[in-house]
Amino acid sequence: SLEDAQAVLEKSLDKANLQKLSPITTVDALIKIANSIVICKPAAVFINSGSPEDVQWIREHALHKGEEKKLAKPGHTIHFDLPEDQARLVNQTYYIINEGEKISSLAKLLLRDEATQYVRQYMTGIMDGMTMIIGFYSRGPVGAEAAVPAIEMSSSAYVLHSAELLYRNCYDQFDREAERANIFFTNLHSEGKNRPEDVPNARILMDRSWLTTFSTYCTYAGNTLLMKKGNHRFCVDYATYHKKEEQLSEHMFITGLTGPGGRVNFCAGAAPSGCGKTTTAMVGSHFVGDDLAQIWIAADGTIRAINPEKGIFGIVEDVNREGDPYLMECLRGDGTEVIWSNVLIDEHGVPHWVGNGESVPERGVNFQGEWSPGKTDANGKPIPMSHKNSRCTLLASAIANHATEAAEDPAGVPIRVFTYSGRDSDTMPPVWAARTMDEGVVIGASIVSQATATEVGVTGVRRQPWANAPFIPGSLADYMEAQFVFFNSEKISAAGRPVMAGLNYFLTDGNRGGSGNKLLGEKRDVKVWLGWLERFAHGDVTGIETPIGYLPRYDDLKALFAEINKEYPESLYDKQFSLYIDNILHRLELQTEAYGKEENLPAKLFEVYRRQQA
Ligand code: SPV
Ligand code: MN
Repeated sequence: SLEDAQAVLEKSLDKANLQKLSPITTVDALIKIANSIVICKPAAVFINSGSPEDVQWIREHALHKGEEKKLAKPGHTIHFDLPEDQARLVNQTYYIINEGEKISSLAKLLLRDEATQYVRQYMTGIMDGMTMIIGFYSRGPVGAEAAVPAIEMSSSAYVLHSAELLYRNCYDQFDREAERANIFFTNLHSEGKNRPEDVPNARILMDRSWLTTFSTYCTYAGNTLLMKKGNHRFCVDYATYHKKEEQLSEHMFITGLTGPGGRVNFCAGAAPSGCGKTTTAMVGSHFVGDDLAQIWIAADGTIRAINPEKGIFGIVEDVNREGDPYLMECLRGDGTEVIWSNVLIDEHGVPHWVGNGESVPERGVNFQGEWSPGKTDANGKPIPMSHKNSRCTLLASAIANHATEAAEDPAGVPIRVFTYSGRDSDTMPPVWAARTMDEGVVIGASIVSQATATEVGVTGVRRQPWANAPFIPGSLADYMEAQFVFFNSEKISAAGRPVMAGLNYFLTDGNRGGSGNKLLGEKRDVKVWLGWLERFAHGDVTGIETPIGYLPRYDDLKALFAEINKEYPESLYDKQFSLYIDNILHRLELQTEAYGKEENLPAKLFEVYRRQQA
């Protein structure tokens, strides 16, 4: 009850923190906070009001606990994750289900009784001797139609420090936002004190009924800061089951492109983790977000999107001046607060990472301890300078082309182009545009991608529908149906109807007369592919019609390459855009067969496949 909750809070918080908690009056929120304190039994509770003093206390507490260390550059710190926890723990992540409940085969499930048992056994007293830090955040600009507030509770100051960079603190407006959105999310994490001696392993539990996540004995932000992918899952669920035809919750970047005459068109694009969303987002002239998008149909018939985040938790491998000049400027320049994770730190306190285009230091400390070039692991395998999933956390507004005003607008930005892409070495061309909304939806359904280092224990080439597969809690059939319904909605005006397109940056010369190792393109070509879609959306250029959709014409691409001062030989165009019919037919066959085994998938999916095959 509220009375019990208040009694717990009065007993557990000192005067100053009790006072700081007073603007929060949402009864369920107070009860959840009190419950969390009762379970975790922290020595103290710190309420983060988001004031500069409170945020500074969090930064210092992270240093004091040793979760972060200062680097040479002011505002830069390094955080190392536990060795077995440097990416998302896919096999240790569960949805809590009720007795008799049947849900998606994409997710791991845990019965409520077992989950309760786990929390009792392994979370009781998990914060013994530690301070629980509590923050209040908005997933999106405050007041936006698709924004939802969240409570983040953790004994890790690194987690709250990251939250301050990645989400909008809404301490003052939490009550109002919880009422407006009608829901709020609660996230409870602790890295524990004596891990790993006292527990089997880390766990992440997601309770869709109570919109609450529990995360234990882990340190990687993708596992601990569950406002990111944990709450994204709840939003996917909410869009599918409560806001069908109204909202989508996607694993997408958002960026604006400037076209002829200075016009700006926004594009949102899905790609699995580690497949270029951050780079693509920063290629545009109006960068809004690099990982997540909350999307809805506005009253004027346009499709609008907000970024639930205000920061970047980006992969640093292969970030260099050539491909990512704006990000590089933040990482190597002065004046940007950056939390690094799992990179190499040299003896001067400077971070280094694989693919940065700079010289390799002679020694340093990385995610596996002391390192120098040539170091191998117990199996004789070379240890890279930085972990493949090493990250940098910083404010998006630090990036030179960030469109801060548009990104903070609760009305969102209008999306004219949707893209879908994966790591596909041998089948699809660099860019193609769907002929119909249904074909566009099927491009999203058909993403196939090579696994990356962003998930622990996941290998091989997999289907990655909408790049959202790891985050779909309900059934794939329901999610897919919601996509068809959304994009065919009559609420979308003729002018608001988007171009839907496929992208593939990972095409190699494998079946195009080469060794299969050479990429048919470069990172900066992204500007051309997006530029072509911007012009196509405007009707400035037309495409060559094929069964998979429209392909760009050589001359149009050549002109766009000229804008980035690059030659574009016709022989390269031929290799990139000749359709490899055998591979495409084989892909369609595999897709039809694999999706044929799933229950209740929309018939439209198979109709599009059949038409393309014919
Ligand atoms: C991703 O891996 O897709 C990320 C980082 O964006 S994580 O928080 O791990 O999800
Ligand atoms: Mn992501």
